[in-house]
Amino acid sequence: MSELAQRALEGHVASGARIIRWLEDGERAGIEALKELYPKSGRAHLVGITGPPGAGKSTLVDALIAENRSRGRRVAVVAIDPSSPFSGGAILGDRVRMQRHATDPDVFIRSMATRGQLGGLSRSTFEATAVLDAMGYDIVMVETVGVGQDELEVVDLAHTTLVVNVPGLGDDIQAIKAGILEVGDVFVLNKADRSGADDTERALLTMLHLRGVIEGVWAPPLLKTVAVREEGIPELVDACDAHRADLEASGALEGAAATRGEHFFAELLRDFAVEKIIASATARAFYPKLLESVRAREIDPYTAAEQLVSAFEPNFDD
Ligand SMILES: Nc1nc2c(ncn2[C@@H]2O[C@H](COP(=O)(O)OP(=O)(O)O)[C@@H](O)[C@H]2O)c(=O)[nH]1
Ligand SMILES: [Mg+2]
Repeated sequence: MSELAQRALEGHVASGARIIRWLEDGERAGIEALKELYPKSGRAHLVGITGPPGAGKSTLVDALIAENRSRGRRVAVVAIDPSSPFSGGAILGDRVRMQRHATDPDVFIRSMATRGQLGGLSRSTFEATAVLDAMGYDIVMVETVGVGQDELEVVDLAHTTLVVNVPGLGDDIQAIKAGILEVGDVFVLNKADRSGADDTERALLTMLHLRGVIEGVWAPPLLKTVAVREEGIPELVDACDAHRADLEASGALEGAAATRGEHFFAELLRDFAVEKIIASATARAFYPKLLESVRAREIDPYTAAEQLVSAFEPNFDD
């Protein structure tokens, strides 16, 4: 094993941070290190936190770090900035909110930009969580902004997904997309100090009830918090722990880990295959002609893509 990977495994923060940065930049050395670390991952509890911008996710994460630390756990956080106009400056804000933990050697906080690329969240974030998991952090939290695809992708990544809402929804629950309601494991009504909290709580409970309660199946709880005053935080950590215990007991934890590995593999396969096909096709003389035909509508894009791909027949002998 390389010295860098070895040091990361021992929990050396700067080594882990360097590997994650390389991975983000798509540097080969990062992938080589991840290959060494990956087999050592699989122990951390991966917790995703999603919800609309300004809901108090970063403030909650800060409070969750403190509570988990008081329980003797080492904690890592990856805060995703989708680099969208909606969340300008999110990275700086997130850092500021978690500042008090910056000097704690058992807390790792990292902001990542997804740079708007497709699958950005799944790939670099998945890689970062695998590194942090191998580094021995007990809890790895991923904060995403609830816009676009990211919030649904975080569900594939996390064992436990926290969905954060705030008062003011009233009867109008448009703010919560149907998809995320179905996948949340623990619901949080933050800013419970604000007026309208009870109305929103009722509306959310009604919606959760509509999901149906099935005997022996995890029923997502709704917890009220005031993140700025750290109210409701121990109960929230208890709920996360209970969800993990439930996953373990039902065997779903293993299933989820397998699915995650498969998802990651499929993701890499897609990236690598596209890279390879594009690289070898664009180097050939026929490619500019094909492209020109597509532009001129002499051939439709489907047929063109099919023709190109059909030229690549891999020979797998199994
Ligand atoms: N009144 C109130 N404000 C809160 C609470 N939690 C967070 N905030 C404030 O809401 C704003 C947005 O918080 P932030 O954690 O950055 O939200 P994020 O965008 O979801 O990460 C900040 O000004 C926080 O101080 C809360 O429980 N009550
Ligand atoms: Mg935030």
